[in-house]
Amino acid sequence: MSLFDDITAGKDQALSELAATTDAAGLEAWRVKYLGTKGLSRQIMQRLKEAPSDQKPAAGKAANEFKNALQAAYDEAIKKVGATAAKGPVIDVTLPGRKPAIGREHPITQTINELIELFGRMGFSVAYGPEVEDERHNFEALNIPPSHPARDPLDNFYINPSVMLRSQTSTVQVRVMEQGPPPIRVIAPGRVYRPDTVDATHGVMFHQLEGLYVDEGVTMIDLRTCLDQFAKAYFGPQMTTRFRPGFFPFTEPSAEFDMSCPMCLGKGCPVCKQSGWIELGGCGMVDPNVFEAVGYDPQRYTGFAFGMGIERMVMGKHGIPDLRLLFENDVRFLHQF
Ligand code: 2NM
Repeated sequence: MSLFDDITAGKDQALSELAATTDAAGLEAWRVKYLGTKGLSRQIMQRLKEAPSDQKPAAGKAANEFKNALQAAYDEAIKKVGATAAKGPVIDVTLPGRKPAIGREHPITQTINELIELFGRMGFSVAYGPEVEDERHNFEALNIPPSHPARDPLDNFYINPSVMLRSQTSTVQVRVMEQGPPPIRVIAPGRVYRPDTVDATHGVMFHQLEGLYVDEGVTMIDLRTCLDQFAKAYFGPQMTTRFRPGFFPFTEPSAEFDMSCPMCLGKGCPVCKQSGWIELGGCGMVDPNVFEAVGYDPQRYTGFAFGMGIERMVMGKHGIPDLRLLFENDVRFLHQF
């Protein structure tokens, strides 16, 4: 068969095959077969040299027409199928991107970060320490002698007679003081462990934030001001605070500090049990025995310290009735905050 016959036959076959093709994959297969780099159109071009020289111009013209006719038919078919078959998968670049599920910060972490930022503005830096502690840092240096009831094995998670899970983050303050001289202005957020019976307001693990400020001439007025400013900055300028006498082995004098109830602004409601006040934590002037234990001169330096529970603040802020909800890792619950 001559080249001209092959061109005519090839064109008929190609067009009828194309007419029977309805999907993008079939179109792509057709394109490869007829218009691809090893396709029929290319084969015909390569056979042009077979033609006798007087027929070469006519053969070249026929081959070009063949290729153009197939290309035009293909372009038409692509439009009908509505797909950019030969150009790969369909991507609509105008669609918004798909958001990866990256989760979010736990409400306790959010609160700790807010407190770090807030106390940072008052000049406090942040310190962390080990959750597995020795008795020196958890008790001894904090003026809690071996006879003290707080050291009862039933009230602490001992790992061996002198190693335990810390029951307060004051351990971190001790470590900070051991590392260098005053001035010290630091907060220590973190987990603490106590074998309480678990209920809506108690867990065997909870989070504390403790603060410590040591320098020459630090007074209880500084402590009072610091905590009052904290309450106003975190809960709103309408908050007032009060101190009540308290007791801690590591501070003298010691106080419990309360804030006016954010729900009723001090009038009395179920949240504050009609008292008008919400307890935020404990505080006091660092006991001279603590300074002795870390090698500070108690004649030269004074300081204040305070501690508060993070869970209590998170529950109050979001109206969460049961502390256990925070630790079940149910993302349907945690996703709300
Ligand atoms: C509290 C209450 C009162 C406290 C004391 C110290 C240290 F290390 F300076 F002795 N750190 N934190 C402290 C004082 C903690 O929590 C309710």
